[in-house]
Amino acid sequence: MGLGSNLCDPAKQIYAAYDLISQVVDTCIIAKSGLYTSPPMGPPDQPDYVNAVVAITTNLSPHRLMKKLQAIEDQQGRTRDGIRWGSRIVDLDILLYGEQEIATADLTIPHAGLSERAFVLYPLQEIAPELNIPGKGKLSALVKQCPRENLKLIV
Ligand code: ROI
Repeated sequence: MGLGSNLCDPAKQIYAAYDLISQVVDTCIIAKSGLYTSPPMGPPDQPDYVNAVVAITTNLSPHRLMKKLQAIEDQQGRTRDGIRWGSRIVDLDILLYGEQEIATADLTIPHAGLSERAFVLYPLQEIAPELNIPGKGKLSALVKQCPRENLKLIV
């Protein structure tokens, strides 16, 4: 799962999300990357982001999990009326769900932006260096093709 925030003390928002994710029924966080900062992808007139990636085990289906993550985003105060790719208090994305590939109107797995986003690939590499991304190949190959640019490990 990918986590991101660029509002209201972003690192604190990521930690708050860890707590809430741990409380989801039948769901455990089993690995966490460090916290990384990076400039916004998208409109530049917004604060830098803090990002992290976690691995979880869950008995929830991808859709049930997505609904739980949206409820956590709401609980942390996220509003959904902003401009596309604008600032957000917290963003919780299912990046992968085992080896599954899913394409429905409201959920795409692997996450559509995964293979081009340094703020996803580098933290993911930290917790799962040998990962194979269904339909996209080896994580290590994707990382090699993705410049790290201004992504910085902060914690
Ligand atoms: N940019 C960065 N650096 N990190 C994010 O998590 C992030 N999330 C987004 C958009 C607005 C695309 N840009 C981002 O949703």
